[in-house]
Amino acid sequence: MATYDTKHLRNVALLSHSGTGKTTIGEAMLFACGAIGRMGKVEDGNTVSDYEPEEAKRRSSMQMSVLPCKWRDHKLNVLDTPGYWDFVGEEVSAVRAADAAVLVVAAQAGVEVGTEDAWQRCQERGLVRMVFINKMDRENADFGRSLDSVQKAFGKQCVAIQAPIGAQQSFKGIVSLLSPPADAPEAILGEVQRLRERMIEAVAESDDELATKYLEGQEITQEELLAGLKKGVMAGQLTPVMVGSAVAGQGIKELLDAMVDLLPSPADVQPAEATKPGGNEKVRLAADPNGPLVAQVFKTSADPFVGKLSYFRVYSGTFKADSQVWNATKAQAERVAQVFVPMGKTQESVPSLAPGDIGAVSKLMITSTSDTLCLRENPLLLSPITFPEPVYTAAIAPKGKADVDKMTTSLARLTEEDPTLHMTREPMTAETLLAGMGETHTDVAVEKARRKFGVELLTGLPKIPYQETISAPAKVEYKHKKQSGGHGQYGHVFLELAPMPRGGGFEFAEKVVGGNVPKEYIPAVQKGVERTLPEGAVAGFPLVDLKVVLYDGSSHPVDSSGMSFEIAGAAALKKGVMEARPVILEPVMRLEVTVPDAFAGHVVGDLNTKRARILGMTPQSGTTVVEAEVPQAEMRRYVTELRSATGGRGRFKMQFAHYAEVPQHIAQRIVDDAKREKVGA
Ligand SMILES: Nc1nc2c(ncn2[C@@H]2O[C@H](COP(=O)(O)OP(=O)(O)OP(=O)(O)O)[C@@H](O)[C@H]2O)c(=O)[nH]1
Ligand SMILES: [Mg+2]
Repeated sequence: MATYDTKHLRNVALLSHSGTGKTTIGEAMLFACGAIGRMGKVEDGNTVSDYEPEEAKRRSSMQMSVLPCKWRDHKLNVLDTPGYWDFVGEEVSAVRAADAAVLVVAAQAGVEVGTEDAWQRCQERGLVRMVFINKMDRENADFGRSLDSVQKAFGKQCVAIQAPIGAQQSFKGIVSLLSPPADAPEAILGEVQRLRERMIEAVAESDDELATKYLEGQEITQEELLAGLKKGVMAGQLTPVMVGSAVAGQGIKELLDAMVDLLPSPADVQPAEATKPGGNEKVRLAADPNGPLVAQVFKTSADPFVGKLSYFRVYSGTFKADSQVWNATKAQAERVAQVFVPMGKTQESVPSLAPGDIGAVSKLMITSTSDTLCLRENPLLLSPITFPEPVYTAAIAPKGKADVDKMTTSLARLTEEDPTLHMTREPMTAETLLAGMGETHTDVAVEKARRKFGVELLTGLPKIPYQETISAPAKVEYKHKKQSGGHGQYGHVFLELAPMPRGGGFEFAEKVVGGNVPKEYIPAVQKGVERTLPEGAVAGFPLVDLKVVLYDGSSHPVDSSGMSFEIAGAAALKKGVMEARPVILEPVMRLEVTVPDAFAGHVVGDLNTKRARILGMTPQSGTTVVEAEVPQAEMRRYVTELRSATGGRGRFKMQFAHYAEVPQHIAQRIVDDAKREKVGA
């Protein structure tokens, strides 16, 4: 592939709710520009973009793909992203690397929640936007209604620059409103005229000179319109709305044209800013091929053939093959061998990439997603990419003995590939936890582990790290006495147990008088007590928040030993706990849910069934923030429940708050379950 200078590049992310046709549009674009000889189908699992088996199986994208389209001497780096919630990290990566976005809306559905989220994300990054109303050939497709929904969701700045000819089975194609053909079908002439007027008005509104001409009733030429439109689009004041059908290949060439004509090249956007390591002085990065090299890795993938593949975008300077780069984030050198232009799962080697371009490099040693690559003599840092925090956690276990060793390394590889996937080990339950953006996310990770690393893993809901404690003081005596032939065993202790406040941990003290328990055996008693703490006394959960005082006992001149007193201490504690009104403690989470006002009542009602304590409800321009404390045990599937109850419009944040006593009727069930599991184990 030839190299392209900055002016001839466009970096465009395809963004939307799942299923609106992004991958199909990407495929149709590759076909239109001759990169592929035949169009694949999402249903057949043979598109360039959805090349992972997990994607083909689910007929939905799960990772971002780069689809370079050569069109009219330009290279358009089209980034196809997944619309499904669980893979939002890929969308975040693509939005970082792109300068512009095409938001796709299905003509029979109108704007859906995933598209609203994507719009918001573009807004935050200041990306220039276009809208493509797809699936005009489908039953119930309605251009007018879809356009209304686009304007309702994103504002009047969204203006149609095309109109469809017919719809559904009789969808025939599109006409440009910039230059309506003389032979446009009679039936749509009125509509074309109306939409064109509206477009001219909108363009004039964002351009003073055109506004004057328009108000004076002068003719505005097609060139002036296009120039005005481009200006408005680049300034973020206008969002052109286009239309077509990806499966029918309608509107695709026009979309490619619009990307070239209306969207910014990397030289046209606000320059990225970098800082020198350790400083906060900002350096503006002009897209200059002779400027200092600055590139950012926005995605990493574990490719079965080429190994680790790092996708990067160049912001300044020229990225060359066979070179040494400096990872400014890690402050270490990296060796670059080949530089690739990726297209779906394949890569083509190129000698260099111009500023603004997107490429990939394989087998970097220390570089991960979000790192800045530059030259050692001129280290610069771009702001890191912020990925959303996980909202769902699964417990992962090896299926068979052979999988034990491979589990951690394979999960580590997958988390390296995906910054929204986190692996931790929970010491309290001894479980390996995989946290991500939803159940599908962690399930797919497990499928990938099997396919890529040959390891069989099981997923489940994580165990709750319950604890035990006491709720009343108690005194207890325990005598350990054994006569077995010659030497016997003898340890005799009196313990006093007292509850401590939550988070108080454990304390041991002694106030034995008169040497009733000889000094040398006191540490043994303490050891016996302490080794019993993790085992618990009621259901096998660790004992916390109590104070134990050894206050009396007795010994035997021959039979007493450290071991005997240790056994006595351990047994006394277990016995004492049962007499000190034991209770089970559970982790309670601090929750903050943000939902559109209409769902606030439902959210609170649902939380009340989850033993929540509602702390507050704050309305904030159309949405309500509900704050609550809820036991962790009730929240393990909350992301799935909230999404389904709110049509995906609910968001939440959750973090550990404190431990609290489990109500009696629930505690009994937890104890029974724990005992059953112990028997089974
Ligand atoms: N009738 C019709 N179907 C389409 C059109 N474009 C896409 N589809 C179908 O819609 C379904 C979803 O298309 P995709 O291209 O996978 O949609 P996507 O936006 O990439 O979806 P995610 O990857 O899940 O975000 C597939 O069955 C496509 O064949 C179109 O223009 N007309
Ligand atoms: Mg897709």
